[in-house]
Amino acid sequence: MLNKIIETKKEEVAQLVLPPKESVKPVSFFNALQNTKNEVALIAEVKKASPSKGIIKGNFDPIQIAKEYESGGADAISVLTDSRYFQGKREYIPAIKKAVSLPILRKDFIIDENQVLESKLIGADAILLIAEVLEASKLYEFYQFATELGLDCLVEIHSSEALEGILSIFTPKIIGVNNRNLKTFEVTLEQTETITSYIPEESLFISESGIFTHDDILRVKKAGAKAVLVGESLMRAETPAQGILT
Ligand code: IGP
Repeated sequence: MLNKIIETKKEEVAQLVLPPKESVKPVSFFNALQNTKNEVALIAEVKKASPSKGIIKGNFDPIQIAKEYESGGADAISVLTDSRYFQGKREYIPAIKKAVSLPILRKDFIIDENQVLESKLIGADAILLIAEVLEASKLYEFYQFATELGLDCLVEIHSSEALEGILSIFTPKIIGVNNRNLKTFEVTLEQTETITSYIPEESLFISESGIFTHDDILRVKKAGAKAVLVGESLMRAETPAQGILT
């Protein structure tokens, strides 16, 4: 599946037209997570569909959802912009950015420098860089470019092998472990527990995917996570964010 997604992404990137710059105020993604008042910081994801679950939310109003996340106590908002597999849109970023004051993470499969620039232009505060998608040296290039543009990077890994490759080059400020294997879609919170010992002290550690209950939050917190990234369970909840935080 991951290979299929990347093939489609290559075609999209070949057609990419950079948009004009949105006039929005940058907000630090890193600081928002670091300074959370929650037990662990919450990054709440605006996610209509996924290749593993199909449509998650039929009646989908991204701006309304983002506002509810904000009033529910989220520290940051993740917005999926991949259209083919997640039914996202890049237009959601400026629209949401203008409606809330939380920092916005652009969630997509970044394989080209132009997508980093595009993320800045549409008003994102942070981007996702996936170790299973990018060679470590390429990932570091994009990381540096993003940093120059004032974007924070969430460096996502699934395995300790991928993490070691990255740590041999640099220490990311923010590291996320995806509890979902993007190749098999298998999800287990054990992934967070296994990888925690490899995460450098100085990196902010995020546990991503498969978090449904407050007990799940406590479990990954115990394993050392300082933040969680939650999509599906919030998208299906009546009162987004509130339920899972307490
Ligand atoms: C959210 P979940 O299981 O709570 O819906 O997962 C988020 O972690 C997931 O959407 C995600 C993702 C990604 C999606 C994590 N890494 C990379 C696309 C690409």
